[in-house]
Amino acid sequence: MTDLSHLRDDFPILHREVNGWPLVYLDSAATTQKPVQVLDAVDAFYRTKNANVHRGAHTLSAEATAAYEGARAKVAAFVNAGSPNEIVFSRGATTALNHIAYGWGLNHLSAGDRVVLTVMEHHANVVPWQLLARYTGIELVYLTLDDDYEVDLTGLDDLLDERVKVVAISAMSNVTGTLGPVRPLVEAARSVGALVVVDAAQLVPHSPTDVQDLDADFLVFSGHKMLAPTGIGALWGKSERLEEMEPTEGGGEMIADVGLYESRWAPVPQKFEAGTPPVAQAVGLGAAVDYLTAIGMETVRAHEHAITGYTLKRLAEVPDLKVYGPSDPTRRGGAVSFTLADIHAHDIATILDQRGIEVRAGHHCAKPLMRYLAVPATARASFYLYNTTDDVDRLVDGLFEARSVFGFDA
Ligand code: C6P
Repeated sequence: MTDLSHLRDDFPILHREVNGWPLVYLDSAATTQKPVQVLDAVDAFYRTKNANVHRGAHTLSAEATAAYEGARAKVAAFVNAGSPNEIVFSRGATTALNHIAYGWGLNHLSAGDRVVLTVMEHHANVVPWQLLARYTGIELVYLTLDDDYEVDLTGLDDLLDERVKVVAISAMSNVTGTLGPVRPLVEAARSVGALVVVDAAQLVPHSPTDVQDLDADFLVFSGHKMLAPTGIGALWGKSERLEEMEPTEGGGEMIADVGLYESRWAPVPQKFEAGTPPVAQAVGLGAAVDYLTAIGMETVRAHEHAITGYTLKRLAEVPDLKVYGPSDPTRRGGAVSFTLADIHAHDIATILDQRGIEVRAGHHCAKPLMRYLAVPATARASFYLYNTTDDVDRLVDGLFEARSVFGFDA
């Protein structure tokens, strides 16, 4: 296995205890921990450069603007965008998806148009389209999953016709770890002139991502799931798509001119960044990108495949445990959802927490998927570059403990 255990020293929080046990953090799909390099970058920004951006003529404002725009350039390079201007900073993946639904969808879609989604989407890639449906009368249609939890493309040809205007898909499920079939869907969408929106909240942190190669129209992700602070994320869009998208928020910073009754917008990307932006958070995201780039995203992915494979192997030793996700660790991400006998997921998470092991339990903001899988809730262990096989062993010990607490044989 790719050994990245030396990186653990960069993460101060990993040295704390929880309930008297050394912390095992297995909830990185929810949010990742932060290395000192990111913490220091944010701290240094506030200590030495803090000012508002794009506004002042003074030195601090110029330095803060350079730091903010420098972070945009780093993020653009990280996903191989054609230009930093194709990166719009947003609060996270959710805000970015809402920008697309309202800023593009409200102005280009009308009653009878269709948006194709999958049943594995996070609520962030479902609810904005449902809201848009209320305003416009668009219809939502869903692709389902096959027996190995992969997106089932067999019915795609029947689904695709000129009514389909958008295909919006998660590149990696936060519940099953399923990789969304982005390339085949881009090809299929193009055949009917539809746009492709990629929710890459779980992809960009874990895998090399090349937006030009993927050739979708929009792609979104959140900084806090890739070592950066909360409150910052990115919307990547092809230049022509961003040009034809309307702003969803009005205010300072996003205008070229404001009259009493009409305004003109600033150029992309500023036209989507109304108000004072999250400057320090963007600087933190830039530092996170530097950190991940130094390790190499191929290495991050290799580590994730290895630890996911090890996890699936060890979980198979636990009687009555069912994993919801693809069986091949190299064809999936590192979010591993499971149920254990009839023990409620929240009870599993509580027993694990008593032993210092942090997993998420519940519907994971993917209720349509839970209904599709016919489970009210799952427990989920999710990994990042700082996790080790020792963490997985502690998880498995904790699951045997849960069995014993609930009266099952060890
Ligand atoms: N999933 C999880 O525990 P925000 O909240 O905007 O940073 O990200 C939303 C989001 C969108 N798409 C996917 C695939 C996601 O996994 C998430 C966030 C977290 O799984 C919190 S619910």
